[in-house]
Amino acid sequence: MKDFLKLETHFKDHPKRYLHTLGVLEEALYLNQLFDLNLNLHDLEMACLLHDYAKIYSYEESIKLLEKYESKIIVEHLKKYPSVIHSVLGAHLIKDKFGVNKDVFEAVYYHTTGNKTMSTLSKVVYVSDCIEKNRNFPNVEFYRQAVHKNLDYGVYEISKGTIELLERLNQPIEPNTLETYEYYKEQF
Ligand code: DGI
Ligand code: FE
Ligand code: FE
Repeated sequence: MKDFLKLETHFKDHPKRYLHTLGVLEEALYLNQLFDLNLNLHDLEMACLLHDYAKIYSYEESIKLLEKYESKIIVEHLKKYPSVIHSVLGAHLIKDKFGVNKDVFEAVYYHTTGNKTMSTLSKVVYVSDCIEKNRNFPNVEFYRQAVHKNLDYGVYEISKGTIELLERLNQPIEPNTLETYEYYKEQF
């Protein structure tokens, strides 16, 4: 499966991350069937397999790499939200390395925060990341049920949960994270 990505080598020191990546793909393929989404399977595989591509780098390495792709202003903005950096950086790295298209780029770019104009592919990556079979945080079963009931409802519950978690941990909320929640809240 997509051997040219050499993911086993890329994630050789991060076996759990590699398994998570495969779990995201499995869940995304399931959702594509469940909801008859008709997603492009090449894009789906690329986005899922590569969504955490930049997760292997330290904070310092990530900032150095990010500076090649994003303006000073955006780098300074993202420094306030360290957990979000790998999604933005990952999108740039996989565009450079594998020439991924805009749909895959965006799905990876926004997989941590979501946004209000997410494509179906982006939504599927966003929710699969949270509920794939290797995830085992306390409420994961609730999120699985929400997503399997309705994809947009799943996005809503997950974005709500993310905001609640960040508030509990006193961590700053990136504007796209808030935007995702506000936008989907209107629908449910
Ligand atoms: O990379 P994964 O662990 O598979 O999952 P992810 O890319 O969804 O990252 C999840 C982490 O990102 C989780 O610890 C919450 C954090 N996060 C998501 N949105 C925001 C955020 N952190 C901050 N500070 N602000 C956000 O808006
Ligand atoms: Fe991630
Ligand atoms: Fe992930």
